[in-house]
Amino acid sequence: MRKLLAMIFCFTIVLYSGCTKEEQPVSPGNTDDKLIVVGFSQVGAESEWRVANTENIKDTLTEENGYVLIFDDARQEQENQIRAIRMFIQQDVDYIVFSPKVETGWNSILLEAKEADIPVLVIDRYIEQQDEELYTAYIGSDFYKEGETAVSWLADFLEKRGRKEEPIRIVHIQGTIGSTPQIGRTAALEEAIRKHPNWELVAQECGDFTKAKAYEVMGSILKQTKDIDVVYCENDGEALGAIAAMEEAGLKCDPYGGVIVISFDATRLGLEYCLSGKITLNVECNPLQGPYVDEIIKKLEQGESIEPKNYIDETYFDYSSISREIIDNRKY
Ligand code: GYE
Repeated sequence: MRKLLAMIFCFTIVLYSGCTKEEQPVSPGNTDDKLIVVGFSQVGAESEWRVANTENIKDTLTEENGYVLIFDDARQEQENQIRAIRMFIQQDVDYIVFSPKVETGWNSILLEAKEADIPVLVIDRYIEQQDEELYTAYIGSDFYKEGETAVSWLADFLEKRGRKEEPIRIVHIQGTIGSTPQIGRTAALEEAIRKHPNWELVAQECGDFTKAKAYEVMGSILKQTKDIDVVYCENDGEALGAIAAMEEAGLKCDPYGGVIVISFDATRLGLEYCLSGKITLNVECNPLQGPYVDEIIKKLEQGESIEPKNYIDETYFDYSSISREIIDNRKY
């Protein structure tokens, strides 16, 4: 079995780097001329954000930069992620990097990694607090803060438009239930609804962070009601799907009396929608996490201390601040 696993490992290494561990070349980014083997378990490819995240990790953890990257796409299944992580442990990789689909269910596999003495970097989404001592570092976004940015922007916008006291009917399309971005962005909206007695949640459905699912759920919500002021989508893909369904139903999405669409991620495509006014507000969520992962691993290699939690700085764009120039300079 071990032999077989070793063969699979070598084959994967050859696939990813074109050389075996024994033949590792001297690399400028890695002074002791030994390549660092990283196993990366990605959630899937459900959104533009996710694709940009995968590409950025692959573009950063390269052989020239001192790495051998073993990449696994879990296709949205937590079971696949657990299987991949177990495989990385058996392959005795130097580091495990993973973006957990949901927050729960990681305890035993992370214990296995700890017992094997393999440092784990959790990126993008988070894991439940009780497992905090089972990983070395977290790199990602403060999702609650992103949600707070969105709802305080909305409160401001409505006040400026003289709609502070008016009934505001909100449709909420959630991301994958149990994932950190869903939990944070949902909590911020629900809290704001509790604070504003005139804000009413007329529907709350899961769009699973995809355009197709959001299109479907928005379509069925529209069969119940078309009296909607705001649609709060938890990513750009969902916003695009919801907008398509609303336009088909004859609703206009814009900040000038149409439905106010709020989105997260601010990918290039999402920002195009912002420029056209169809998305009124797009809160940034930065997928370019590769350089942070690289920096932390290099520090650990040098025996330097690292921050256990690392939040990436993020901003937001609305219909009035977005420009062609911003979109053209966007990296994702
Ligand atoms: O917002 C969404 C993606 O975990 C931050 O997952 C990520 C989210 C992102 O599919 O587009």
